[in-house]
Amino acid sequence: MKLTPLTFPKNFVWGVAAAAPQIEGAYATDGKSLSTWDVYSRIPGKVRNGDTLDVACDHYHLFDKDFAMMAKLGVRHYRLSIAWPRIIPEGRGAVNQKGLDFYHRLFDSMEKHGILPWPTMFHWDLPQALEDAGGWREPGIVEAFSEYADVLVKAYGSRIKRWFTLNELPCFVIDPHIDLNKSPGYPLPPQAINQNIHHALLAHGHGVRAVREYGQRGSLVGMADNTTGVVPVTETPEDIAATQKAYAHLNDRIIGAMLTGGYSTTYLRRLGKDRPKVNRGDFDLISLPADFLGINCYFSNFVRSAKRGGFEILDFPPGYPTTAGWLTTVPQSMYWTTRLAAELYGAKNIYITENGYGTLEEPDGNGEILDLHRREFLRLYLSELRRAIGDGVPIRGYFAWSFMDNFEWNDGYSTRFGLCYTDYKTQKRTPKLSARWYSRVMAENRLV
Ligand code: PNW
Repeated sequence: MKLTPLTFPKNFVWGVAAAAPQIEGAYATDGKSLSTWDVYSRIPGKVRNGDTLDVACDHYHLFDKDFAMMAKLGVRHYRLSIAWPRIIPEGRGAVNQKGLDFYHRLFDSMEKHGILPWPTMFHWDLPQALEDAGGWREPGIVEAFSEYADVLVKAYGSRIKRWFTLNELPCFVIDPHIDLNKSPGYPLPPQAINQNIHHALLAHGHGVRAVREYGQRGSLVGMADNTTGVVPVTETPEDIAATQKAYAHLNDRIIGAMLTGGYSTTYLRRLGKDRPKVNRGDFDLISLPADFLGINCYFSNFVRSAKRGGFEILDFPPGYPTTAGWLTTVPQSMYWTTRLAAELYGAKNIYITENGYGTLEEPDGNGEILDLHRREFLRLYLSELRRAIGDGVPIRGYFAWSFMDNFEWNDGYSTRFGLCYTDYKTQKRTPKLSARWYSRVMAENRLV
């Protein structure tokens, strides 16, 4: 019998992703200042086992080897991030030439190995000096980011054509002040959190502006956000309509605001007195047309239609397949988050900028890492992505999170998301079974 070919479109972008604070280490090298995460991770009890970002995967020194390994696996596209504390250590003002030089060396090495960089300007590692000046609550942060984005695009714009502005707004402007499990990690009242979101949206706008202003012709830019996913329990017209309502309810505040050029009236009504202060012209900047939307896709909640409010978001029952303490397996997330972003907000070119599986794992007696759970997870998610493409959702690429095990934020080094295993004692990386499988997927442009 012949296999049904789960082939992807021609020119589909296959890549891997990682972020500066999670892999680079060298936390105080060559003029880098402390980030909020460097400070937060030192507060006892915040990060599992007291792990810090000090050394991480020592990618700062080992990047050339890492890119050689990527190239050997056939990786052609790599989503990385640039550390603000290396470039402008005090957050504003003096630019650190050694920091700029580091990423030039990094890009040189990627070029040598035939890997195309897709840098993100900001992946949560805010210079502590900016946090001390009020962080995302203060309008000054918007100017600071604007200056930083200008510096980046002026320095690298002649060699970098693809940019992401921010990674996952909720994880640096909302969660730190509600769940308190991410830096800077203190409670804030709802109005301040909504103001944080607004400032981050403005920062994104400046990222787009900087690329338009200083980037080379044909440069592409967009945000990478973890939209809050919802999936219909059953794909009936009623549950799908309920899911659309729930998606708008959850996403009007960020990607909705950015893609439609304003906060929806239902969203503002819901906020009441906790609305953010919005200045005239803010949305001209926030909704500057981007070239693509990055979606970090991990899980969703199931939704069904309900009399009251039109939708009901269901809790997961005990025993539902879950990993890393929060990652429920919902492969249809791939289908619905992308489809709804296109349907409801008109998203045009969508990239899955992250998707992955985290767990505790160690090599077996033969030194192999047979991560069949990760492989199966990725394959299920990718088949749902393929379904969305088949239904006409404009998806252009996919980046697996992550190239190698790294600092998994408040879970420290114990939770592993890598396609490659990191031995933190020796800094040796070993491709897991999933890396070998993904290598074939990329090479053949189909699910194998
Ligand atoms: C992302 N969610 O975080 C981050 O961008 C990565 O740095 C991180 O290592 C990776 O996913 C794995 O955790 C997420 O609630 C935070 O859906 C929250 C969610 C998803 C991803």
